[in-house]
Amino acid sequence: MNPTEWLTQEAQRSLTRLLPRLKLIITDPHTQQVFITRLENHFPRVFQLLHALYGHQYDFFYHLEQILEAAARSYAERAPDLRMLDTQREADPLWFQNQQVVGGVCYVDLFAGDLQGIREKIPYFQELGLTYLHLMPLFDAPEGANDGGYAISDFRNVNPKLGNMAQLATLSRELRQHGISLCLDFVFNHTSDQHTWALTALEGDRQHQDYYRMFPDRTLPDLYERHLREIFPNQAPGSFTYRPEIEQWVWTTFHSFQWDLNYTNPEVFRVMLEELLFLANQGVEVLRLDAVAFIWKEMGTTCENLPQAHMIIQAYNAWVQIVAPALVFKSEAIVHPDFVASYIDPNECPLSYNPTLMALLWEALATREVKLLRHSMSKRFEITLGCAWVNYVRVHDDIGWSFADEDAAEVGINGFHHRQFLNRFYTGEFPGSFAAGVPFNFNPVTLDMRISGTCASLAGLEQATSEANNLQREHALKRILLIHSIILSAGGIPLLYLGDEIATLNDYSYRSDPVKEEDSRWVHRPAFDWQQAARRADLSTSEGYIFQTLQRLIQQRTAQPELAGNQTLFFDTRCPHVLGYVRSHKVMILANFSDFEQKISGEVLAAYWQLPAEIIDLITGKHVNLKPWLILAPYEFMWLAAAP
Ligand code: OTU
Repeated sequence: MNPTEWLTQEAQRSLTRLLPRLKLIITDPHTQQVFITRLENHFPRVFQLLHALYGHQYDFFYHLEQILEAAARSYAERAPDLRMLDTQREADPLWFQNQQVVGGVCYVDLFAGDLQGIREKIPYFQELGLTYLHLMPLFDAPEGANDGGYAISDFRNVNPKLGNMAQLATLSRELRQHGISLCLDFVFNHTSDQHTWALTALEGDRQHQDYYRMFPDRTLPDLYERHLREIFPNQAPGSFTYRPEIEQWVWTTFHSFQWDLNYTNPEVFRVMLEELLFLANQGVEVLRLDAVAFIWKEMGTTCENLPQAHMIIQAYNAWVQIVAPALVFKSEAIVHPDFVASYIDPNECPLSYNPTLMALLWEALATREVKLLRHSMSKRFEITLGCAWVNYVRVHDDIGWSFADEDAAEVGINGFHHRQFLNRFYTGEFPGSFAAGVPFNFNPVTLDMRISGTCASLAGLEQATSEANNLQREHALKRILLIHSIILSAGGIPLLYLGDEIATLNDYSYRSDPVKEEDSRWVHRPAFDWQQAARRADLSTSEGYIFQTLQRLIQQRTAQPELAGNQTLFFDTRCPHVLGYVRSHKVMILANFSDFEQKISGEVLAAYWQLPAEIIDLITGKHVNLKPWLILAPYEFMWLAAAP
């Protein structure tokens, strides 16, 4: 018998043995049947994955049983309306590829005070055209420094300042009734040091110490650190934190108060599965898997993107398909593009942030050239069938220049030097730069650095405003729209960082807050200014111009079925400043990254797109003539299609 056959038979045997127990947990005969059918479909895969991860442990079958029972309990608790949603989504698993899906992301407190406030803002989300809302971590977290909520003390409790879990469950339903899917984070690489598991570990409890990775002295940490990347070298140097209470070094990839979970322990796999399914049962439809790259560690490696990290996510995915198939995973891997792609799969993360596109949009704005953007996208935009990119220009994090050095070399760019240039450009140091960004985590050893700043400030609006320069203001506004026009048309879910739609500028007040001063990301996390938002009705203001244009672009996207999915052909427009791509053979997008007018030859365009007899620009509704030339104004973009 070959190993796969053996595993399949073992899986079958375990299932047969455990079924009577499951039937005691899920008592209703109909729901029982649904669960068993799904188990029969997916359990062999789960079994193989868990066996590969934990099969060498003597008590593997005990843990397997525990995991199975936990899943059955979660399924028994799943509300009837969510079970209906499961059926709906099983029939339409690619719902997220629809062009009508448009996302927004915000902090609950900064955007609307609390969960009740978010409810009241549903009309605003609708006015903008959102159908997907990512609320950043809203769980119980330590007072003071908590990494903007990414240090979680209790996955089952909402931070009391924001509301409670019952309100969250109600909100998820109310959003759904308004056509909006709720996305939450699953911060599963670490917990805060205030989580009961960590507190119990600090009291000396061995079982809970095994939930984390701990070392009695520096021997192993020193060996590991030879290959580790420091994520926050300024605020949190090193990857281990000494806790005198227990005389142990705890693995802390991020801040010292964020303790990495130990997934070599199958109990950790199970308890985190329970937390995951608990969130699914609140009505969450998209789960953003935070920091996926780091969840497995192996001596002698970088401890990023290891095969076991993929297996854990795949195993969670399989359980979700059994218990709560309405839920989809979104991967947050801000790493080399090859590794970003490695998480994208219907059986792993069907959705993924597109950090390469994000970084290269800013790169193209700085250089006014699209060669690296075009080259990387033609190599990397295509992903596994049944998946989708989440395209964005800004989020709550810094911008890291995570493009591939080999892509850069292929178009004659030295990656290292180019990053040094981009950092100087976006901190405003480079002569002639329009940007007002702030350095984030400069590493004097590697000279690596990332950039903080709001979209508007990075695009030049802050500088133009302080210099009262009208031409610069116009260019800044056009840059903001240009890069948004691309995330709205390139293929995938566009995700707006709320605040950007009203051209929010940097907020430097974090510098006088002792909890935030060390972390420049707070410069682009201001409280949403509703007075400023009120100016969105006035087209002569920056707020009005950006908001109303984005709103119109979203409406246009929504009305174009050709913009669904991610069939995109990037091509060379023969103009170094103009990006071009064709969507589903039907819509041709052109985007001028230069502050000068550009001419594109109609003949070149005809090579990539069967020119319709009559062409209109969907953005302006105007007829467009491509022969012999098409002229694009500074920062102009066009969505060309056959005239109706
Ligand atoms: C994520 O980001 C979150 O988005 C951050 O807000 C958190 O601080 C962090 O995790 C810890 O929970 O380092 O600068 O390569 O993949 O996981 C952002 C690192 C980050 C990234 C990412 C991380």
